Amino acid sequence: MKRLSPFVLLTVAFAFTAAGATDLPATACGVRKVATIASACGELLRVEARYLSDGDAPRRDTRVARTLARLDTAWDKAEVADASGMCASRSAAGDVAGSRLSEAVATTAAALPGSVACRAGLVSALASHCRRAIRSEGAFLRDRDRAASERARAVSSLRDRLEAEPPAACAGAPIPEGTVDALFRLAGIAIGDATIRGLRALGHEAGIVIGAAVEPHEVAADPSYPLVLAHDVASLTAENAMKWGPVHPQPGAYDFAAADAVVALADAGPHRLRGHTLVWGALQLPAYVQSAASTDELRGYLLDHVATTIGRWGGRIAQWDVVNEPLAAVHEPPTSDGLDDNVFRRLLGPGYIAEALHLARAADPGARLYVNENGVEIPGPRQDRFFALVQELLSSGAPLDGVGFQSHVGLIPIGLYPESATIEASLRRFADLGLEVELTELDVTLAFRAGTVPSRLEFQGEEYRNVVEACTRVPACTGVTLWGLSDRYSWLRSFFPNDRPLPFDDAWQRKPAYFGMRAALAAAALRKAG
Ligand code: 9MR
Repeated sequence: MKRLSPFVLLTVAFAFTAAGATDLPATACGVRKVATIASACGELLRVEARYLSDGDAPRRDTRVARTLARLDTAWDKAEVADASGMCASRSAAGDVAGSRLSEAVATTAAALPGSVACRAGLVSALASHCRRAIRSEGAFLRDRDRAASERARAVSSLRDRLEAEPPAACAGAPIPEGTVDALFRLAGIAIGDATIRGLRALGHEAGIVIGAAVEPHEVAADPSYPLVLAHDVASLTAENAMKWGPVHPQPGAYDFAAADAVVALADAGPHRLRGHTLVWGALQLPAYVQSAASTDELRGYLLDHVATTIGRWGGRIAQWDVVNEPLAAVHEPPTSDGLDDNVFRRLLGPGYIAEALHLARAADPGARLYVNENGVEIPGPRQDRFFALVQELLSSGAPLDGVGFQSHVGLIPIGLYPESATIEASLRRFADLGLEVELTELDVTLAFRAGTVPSRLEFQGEEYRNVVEACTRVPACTGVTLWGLSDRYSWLRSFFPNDRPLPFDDAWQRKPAYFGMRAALAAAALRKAG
């Protein structure tokens, strides 16, 4: 037998530890894709800089097409050695990644301020930095231990150099604000398409927890589901299993089977858990609660329900949506005080919200306690009413730690897809009260959006990027939970059978929405590293 040199043995052993025994070819392929798209970003920016100087559009188009063709070929070659198919399925297709990047380059260049000559200088300065920022992702694919410090070094040196050397054509003026951020956004798009790391890892690096709502019977029946949970998800919410109806169907009689199954999935992850939800006046509330005859009877149910449900998992659940949807539903007639007209509100008064929070705090002093609401991601009377409610709760001393923005985008209000800055401002408004904020039920319906399927999916990808970016820009925004993962299980399908609201399609293929999320997380990771 031919003896292997110690060097080869060492390299193989090192690569095994870094990548895990089963995904070595996929890792190598991912590293290659990242390096390829990094070079392409540099080339595209140089072409754009030249075009800004000479205005020769046909020449630009030819060179862009050549760059994209090279990228596509290199992508295919990288995938050849990976028989598992993992590298192919975890990144965007080469031609899609190329056209997304070239569009982003053109948009970035067009958005820079200054004279044409100054912009051409800035764009060419971005070229080498873009390459380096993207390549820093390769370190995470190869060697998890040293990657963070390598990325921090790369990012801070490129920020320093970019800021220290403004192009001559900009007449010595400092690099315009936002240029470095534009670079990170661009690099994020490239990394989002090329890397094979999951949302879980990128979210961790960006400083936010990526979660998903699950139904345990769906996870158990679908072999692909647990794989995605392991790779992409860091937090679980029970889509229905912890609601009052399923866990407490009769007075004092509990059934925790489905809820326990969600906790078991979270333990296996391991995943953080969001408890959803203790008090929801509108739905999945058993008849005995709805028809409670007196304040005392209802208060008795509430006390028992909160203490027993929270007590079941003794501190394992990190956050509880103590009260869900306290505002009057958007499709219902308005109420005099804007609060939902439910049995709690009718018998206990509006103070039922603070009362539930106090009960929850007593049952688990360590859990973060939330109120969770829909349609409050955009400014307007609904957000104002919610804000006033939250202020009242805080000033009355109710133990409130966080606010959940459900984020059923495109649905509430119908057909509206807010810009990133709008969502960011909304999150900051509540964060400025000293609260944590999370996006707790994110999906982006296309049911009210016209256009071809590919164009709508691309549009949806950008909206996912906008929404996630908003959270990454607000330090108090600690997590984004998707309301499901694959379109085939989405709650929206019961209303709109052809809807495609989530980041994975019916066959668990990653959609532009998935890559949009990764782009936002990767950009945030770069921003954070600097
Ligand atoms: O996705 C959930 C769906 O399966 C249930 O039928 C429905 C009623 O309980 O609740 C859905 O989840 C809701 C969440 O609990 C609260 N915010 C709105 C969500 C979508 O309706």
